[in-house]
Parts: sequence; C-alpha cells; structure tokens
Amino acid sequence: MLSLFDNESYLERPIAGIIILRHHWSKEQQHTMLAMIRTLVKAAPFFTPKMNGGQNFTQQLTNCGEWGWVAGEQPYSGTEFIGEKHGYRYQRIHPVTGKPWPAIPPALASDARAIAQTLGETEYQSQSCLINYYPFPNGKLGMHQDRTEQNLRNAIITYSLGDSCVFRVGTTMSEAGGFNVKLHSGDVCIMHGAARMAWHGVSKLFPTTPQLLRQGGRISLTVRMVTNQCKMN
Ligand SMILES: O=C(O)CCC(=O)C(=O)O
Repeated sequence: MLSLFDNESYLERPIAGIIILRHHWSKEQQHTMLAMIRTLVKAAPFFTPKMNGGQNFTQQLTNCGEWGWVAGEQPYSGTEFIGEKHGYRYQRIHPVTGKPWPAIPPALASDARAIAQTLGETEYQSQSCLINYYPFPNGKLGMHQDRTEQNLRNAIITYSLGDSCVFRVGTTMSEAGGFNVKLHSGDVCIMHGAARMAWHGVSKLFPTTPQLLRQGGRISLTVRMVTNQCKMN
C-alpha cells in the first residue's frame, strides 16, 4: 500500500518539519466537510474571542473534539482546563453555550490520525479541532507559537477550506527569518518534529472563484493532540 506521503506531486517540504499536502481533499470532499462543519456550528456557534491584550481576534472560532481552544471568557466554575485560567486555554465546554464540544467528524479525526501515524506518531489521537473562520478581506492571524497544549510534541495538522491565504512561517526562535507559503482549499499544512514549535500566522487572504463558502472567506480546521495521555483505542 502506498503511504500517504509517497506521491511527491502533492507534497512540498519547504523546511524540515513543515509538510504541505496539496489537493489532499477533492472538491467533493471539501463540500462534504463543509456540510459537516455547518451542522456542527449549529451546536457550537462561532464566537469572537479576545486576545490576552484585550483586542478582538479578526477571525471567529469554534471547536469540536474532547478539548476546545478558547481565549478571554471566564471559564464556568469547576470547568476543567489546560493552559491559563483566564487566558488562552483548552476547555471541555463551549464558552457561550456551556455545552460540551461536538465530536470531531470521524472522517476528519481518522484522516489526521493517519497523517500523524505516517509521521511515526503511533500514539497520536485527534483530541481537538479548532475551527477558524477568516472573513474576507480582513481575516488574519498574528504570528504565534502553539504552546497552550500540554502536549508540545505531536504534529499540528491544519486543513484549509475556501479562500486561499498566505501562511507565514518563522523559526522556532522568532517570528522573523522564515518564509511565506500560499495555502489553497483542500491543502493540508503539517507542523511536526523540528517545526512543531515554529512561529506561524495567516497574513493575507485571496478571493477565489468559484467560492467554496457562500459568503467567501476561509475556514481552517486545526487538529491537535492536546494532552500527554492517550486513551486506549
Ligand atoms: O488558519 C491556519 O491556517 C492556522 C491556524 C493557526 O495557526 C491556529 O489556529 O493556531
């Protein structure tokens, strides 16, 4: 059986630890995933969190999975969390509805797990999927490192849907000195190993035709293993 990464025509490795899988999802798969996201968002609506500095994010977000990434809102009393109690953290419930996050669509959870296993991460579990909606033209995400997780070892796997974007990657030391790569609908960007802690952000959106999202803009789905413990399968 061919491994996921054997087809060099859809693989790019700009630096060690960053892998871009071009056209990983066909148009049909993108529409199917979008339909699942629409259903999921009815149970876990998008919200606009505040950065630790107090400003609103320019993108809206929600989550699915055992853990969801949130910022700013006070946790419900007694809510289990990982990270900063009043800042960037993972928690098990939606900060507005107070309900547990819906499950990650099985096709997405198993796809991310297959990618991680291809990288040798046999213990990998898809525990959290952060869903970012970037409205066109102003949606962007500042340079940051993913360090809210208890688990800073396993791959971060991000799927793109909708408008293309410039994904900016720095180094593990700084947001400077890296490179830009354009991500398109259906692409997957993986940060693992030497690049797990690389600075990264989304600096610009490009409108695409035909639009995948009715209202334009981009959705990214970032699947992560958040804790160091994995349940037995
Ligand atoms: O939208 C993306 O491609 C990146 C998302 C991201 O870096 C994050 O949510 O931490």
